[in-house]
Amino acid sequence: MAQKTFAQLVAEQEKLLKTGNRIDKRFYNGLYDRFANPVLTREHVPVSWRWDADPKTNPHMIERLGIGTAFNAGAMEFEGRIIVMARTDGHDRKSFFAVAESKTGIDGFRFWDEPVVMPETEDPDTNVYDMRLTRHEDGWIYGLFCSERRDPKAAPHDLSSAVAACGIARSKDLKTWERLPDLKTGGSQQRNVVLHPEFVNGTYLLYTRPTDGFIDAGTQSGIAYALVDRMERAVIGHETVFEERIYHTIKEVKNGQGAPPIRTKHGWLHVAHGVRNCAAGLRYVLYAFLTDLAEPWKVIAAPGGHLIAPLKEERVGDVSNVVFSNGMVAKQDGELLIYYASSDTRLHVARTDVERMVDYCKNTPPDARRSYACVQQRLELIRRNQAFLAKKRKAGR
Ligand code: M1P
Repeated sequence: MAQKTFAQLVAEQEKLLKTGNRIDKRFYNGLYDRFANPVLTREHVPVSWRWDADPKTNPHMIERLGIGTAFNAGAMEFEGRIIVMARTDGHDRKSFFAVAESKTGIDGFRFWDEPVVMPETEDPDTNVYDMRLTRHEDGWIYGLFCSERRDPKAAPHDLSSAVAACGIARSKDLKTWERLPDLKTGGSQQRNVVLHPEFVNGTYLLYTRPTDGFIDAGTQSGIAYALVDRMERAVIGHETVFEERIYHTIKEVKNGQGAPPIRTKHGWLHVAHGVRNCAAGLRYVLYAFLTDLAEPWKVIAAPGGHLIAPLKEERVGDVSNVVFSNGMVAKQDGELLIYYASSDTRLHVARTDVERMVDYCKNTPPDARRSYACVQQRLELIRRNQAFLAKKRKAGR
């Protein structure tokens, strides 16, 4: 084997970190740009987090603590840069959080010197992942994430059953984190919990995904909201499902809130994931909707179908056929960066703007629910186009 030196590994990585990004011209939908390269991969994770540089203790220059993936990332603007809080998985299957920053948000992401040290509670998490970052108007940056532990009720031979809770931490600098008690909810599982960025009638608003317990929607489930009066020892008494799963749609099996929603003049812009089942297993896509500014749990526009689905290379990875987003950034000038991971492996960005997304939400027909009704919807478009194009031809334009 041609052995590499630590310096060689660093030099090779430096080349990767300096590789720019460009719009993927193979893709066009008028709504967002996709890019040729992912913004973060396992190869971006610093060499010194993986290799022992000392030839005395690592004579064969073997990777000692391998990294498999860098994906599902929270995102925000921070001190003039775009940062992503990536879920980074070691070869040991444990995830941890690590911040990478970029000037542009589309390339040049570099991890900070060390990963995040997330304090544990008195009941240590086995695994933590998928942080949503919220810069709340109370002055804190909150990180809400999934905290997983083995199910204490699992039979001794069952080594897979887990309990997922919502871990809560807050910070001012994204380096030092104050861990708060996990969210207490009525249900037994809680993933994809997201903190709304503003107070609503003086209380904190959480988007949740109840699985059982105090659900307000009969047999339906989906994205719910709950109001809590404090984030320290946050307890949810009641969750109300407002964005339901629906038969034969992209969110038939489950759905979950993505990043905190973005305030626009026309409502709160949400990007969520929807999951359906097929012969190849679960298929995760992203979809968008708008909610009312004063009552962010009232859906006011819901375009049919997916916003982003896994495409080409994105379709394959550790968990194939998945796109998942828990971070987006709206810049001052209206540009919107939607960070999405493909197949639980690497992180990409889709670039659009808030105005376009609002147009998409308000003017894209909703899911018509039945094949016949979908054909009517398409016929309406076709006939309107026929009339418009005929008129244009007649006018000689
Ligand atoms: O593997 C796809 C996703 O599965 C889970 O998300 P959800 O609970 O919404 O199904 C999470 O493990 C997520 O990290 C993962 O990307």
